[in-house]
Amino acid sequence: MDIARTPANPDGNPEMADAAHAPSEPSTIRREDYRPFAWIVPETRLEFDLGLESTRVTARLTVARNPKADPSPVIRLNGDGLTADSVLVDGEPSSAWAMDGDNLLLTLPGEAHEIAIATEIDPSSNSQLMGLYASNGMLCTQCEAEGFRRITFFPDRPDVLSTYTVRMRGAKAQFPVLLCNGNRVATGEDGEAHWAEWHDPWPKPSYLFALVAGDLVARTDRFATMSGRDVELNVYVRDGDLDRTEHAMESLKRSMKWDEEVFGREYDLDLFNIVAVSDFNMGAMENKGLNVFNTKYVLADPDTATDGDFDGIEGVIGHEYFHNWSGNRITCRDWFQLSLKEGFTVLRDQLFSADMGSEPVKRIEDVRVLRSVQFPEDSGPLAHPIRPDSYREINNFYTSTVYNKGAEVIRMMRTMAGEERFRKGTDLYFDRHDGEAATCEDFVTAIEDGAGLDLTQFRLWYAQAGTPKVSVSLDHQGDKATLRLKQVVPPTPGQPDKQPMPIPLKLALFDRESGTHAGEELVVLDTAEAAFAFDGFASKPVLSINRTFSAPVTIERSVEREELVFLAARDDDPFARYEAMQELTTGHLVAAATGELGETEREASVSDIAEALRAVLTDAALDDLMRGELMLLPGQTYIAEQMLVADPGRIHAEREALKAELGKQLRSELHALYERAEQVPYSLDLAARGARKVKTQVLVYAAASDPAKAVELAAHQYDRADNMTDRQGALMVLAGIDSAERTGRLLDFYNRYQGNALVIDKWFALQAMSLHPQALQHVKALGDHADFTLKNPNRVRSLYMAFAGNPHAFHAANGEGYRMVADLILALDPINPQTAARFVPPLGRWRRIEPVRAALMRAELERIAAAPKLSRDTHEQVSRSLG
Ligand code: B3K
Ligand code: ZN
Repeated sequence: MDIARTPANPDGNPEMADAAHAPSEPSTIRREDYRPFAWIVPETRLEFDLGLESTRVTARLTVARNPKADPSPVIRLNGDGLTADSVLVDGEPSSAWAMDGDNLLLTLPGEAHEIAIATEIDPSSNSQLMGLYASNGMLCTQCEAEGFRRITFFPDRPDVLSTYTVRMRGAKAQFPVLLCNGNRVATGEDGEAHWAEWHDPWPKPSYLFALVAGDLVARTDRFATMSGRDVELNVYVRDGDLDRTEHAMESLKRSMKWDEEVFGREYDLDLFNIVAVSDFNMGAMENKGLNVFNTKYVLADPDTATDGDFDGIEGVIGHEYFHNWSGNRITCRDWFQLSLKEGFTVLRDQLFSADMGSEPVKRIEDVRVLRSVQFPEDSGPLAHPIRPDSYREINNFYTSTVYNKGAEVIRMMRTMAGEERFRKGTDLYFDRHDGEAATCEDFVTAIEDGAGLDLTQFRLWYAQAGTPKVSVSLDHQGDKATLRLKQVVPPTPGQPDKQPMPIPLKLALFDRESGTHAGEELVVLDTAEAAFAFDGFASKPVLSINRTFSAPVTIERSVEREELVFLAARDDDPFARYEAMQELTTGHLVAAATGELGETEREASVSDIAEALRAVLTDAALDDLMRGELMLLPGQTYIAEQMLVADPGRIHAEREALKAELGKQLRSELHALYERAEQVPYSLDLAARGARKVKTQVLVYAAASDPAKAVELAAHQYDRADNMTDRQGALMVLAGIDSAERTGRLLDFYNRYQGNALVIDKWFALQAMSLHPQALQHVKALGDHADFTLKNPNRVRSLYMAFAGNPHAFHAANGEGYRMVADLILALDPINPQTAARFVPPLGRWRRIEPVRAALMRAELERIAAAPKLSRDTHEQVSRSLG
């Protein structure tokens, strides 16, 4: 019955008065306003009649009053762009409802009821890729954070847990595979159509709901859990992609085993499905028993995927799998608690990847991401604590702060407790909160109780934004070394005054003569200033501090270059060795880019760096994977981050000049390294990966110091490559140097991989990231390329995210780069606001950029802000950025 296409007229209906007068939702959501939901929803039954253009959804919810909440006769069912075709309460058409904006408010007289609501949606027109959408002829869903409300009316909040039974029906030919969460309990045929019924025994919030229907094929395997449960594993892809799924499947099995061994967590269903889709807003999604993945994090073989891609797949498969416990079995009470699941799960995936490969290299990579993405976020207009206090659009808070700094904060607890006690804490957390929607506070309390730590003051890490700065000095008198530490947590938007936080710093004091130390120490700086004394040093030791990057802080110290050269060559903590190299080069580049470096000083500083790098290139005890890390110069964003106001043009020029100088001074060592590495045959072993990494690093130095030679070497590497790592590395270097080889190999690459979307994404990205002086013009032309589309997030990111991360092009002095990104945001916003808003932060950095460019960046933000009908996503980011 179609009683309710228009909301019922409340006149004369006393129940309606309740619904009509229920308070509307505020546009800024605040953590302090959290209230439990007035109703519980024990059971949810969904029926889907699937079609690409029209899918009919009937939702039947059993609801009852929540004894733990303030009572209300009104149940708020969230919707987003939906119309209720019928509303039934206990089987009878109801008129006791009204719309409040997009939400449906229904007044219920009793203690418990059954609600049935029918809606109809058009997946093919869903370009936001939230809710149920069509991708290449298949149907799939993305519900986190608030996509379920685009499918049906529901209390779409993470603290409403329900048991789902789903019946899906669709044309056999079009949708031969029908998947949902949990276990398939029944199937049947119905003429041209067929159906499947799925039941998920684990109560879950609506954001973990998933459904997939399409023409897919699967790689199938099995995993026996530690208690003997036999789990069927499937990786579903489109026909033709099956032979690129082996690595994903192996990664899944390794994740399952690792979580049992390291965290004692076992899988809890008989089936675990992964589905790869090519149109996806992010990396992947941890839906219960049915993870949906961006193809980028599933498909790999040596010809089409780089070593980095292989690692990315392993890491993301692990991450989503680990969410089964940290996210699904224990979910979040509200979205302010996002770091509860994301920070913890990122830490878990980092530890997993470290165990699967090289621990120090993984740590360096993680710190690099933190410094290049999270530190700028923490020092800019979008800074927020890992547990934010308010938001307008939650999608804007899936940030590096919540994810990566969130992981660092939990890692600090682990460092302070030690691995064993930390495990006691996580065991207690899983025991205590299994089946609940929990808070960050619950997590900290469980670690406190289980590990036996006092985390009272440590909780500030959840509340205060901003990267602490720790200034360090070391005095020596008699046989005593005194370490003086001072911390400052800088002001951030809405948080002008900060309190000191506990900062765990691992350190070692090296004897200059012997090059050894007497053992690593952990000091915790928990006051604004403190001094720590160390006895037994006849001469002043060399300080190695924040080893393994034990705290996510910036260390400020004035240190002799000679000490950094010492540590770069000898520190027994590989991270500290890397750090010394970074400090050496960052110090040089900051001084050079701010004009503080005289000619003699410049020469001395370059020669110290060259000496340290020579040791790195020739140290036979180093593995190549680590050597490759030590060869990398700090990124331009990180260098800019060290300055109050940066001139991107100068940073770029100085960084290129340093590379060129080092390339010249170390020509023979680099050459010898290349020749050795070139002999190593392809395999996925760490040694072979290391060889590929250093080869491309050598090309990078050559490109700056001797472009003609670099072209020759890179073209040769490209031509004889039997894998994507070598081929992409060579093409990356070629893309930056104007030459016939550049044109020829770019064309070859395109032709060779035409039809493989993920590799064509690389082709776009390589050109957008390139050092070519015309990179901006190239990007402009590529925006009009027949293969470019705003509809596919991977393609958009491959061109424009790569461009926004290419400082010399993005920061073109005339502001053209800023204009291009602003134009993109305006064009993408009506199509896919979530992805559009992700392009705002690069423009939002204007306060830290020299005044001429800053004005141009600001003007673009203002132009976006003035556009009519901006999405909530983009509007929030732009207004915070203009601040
Ligand atoms: N939990 C999802 C992210 C959802 C993002 C929504 N805007 C993937 C992950 O972190 O594992
Ligand atoms: Zn996650």
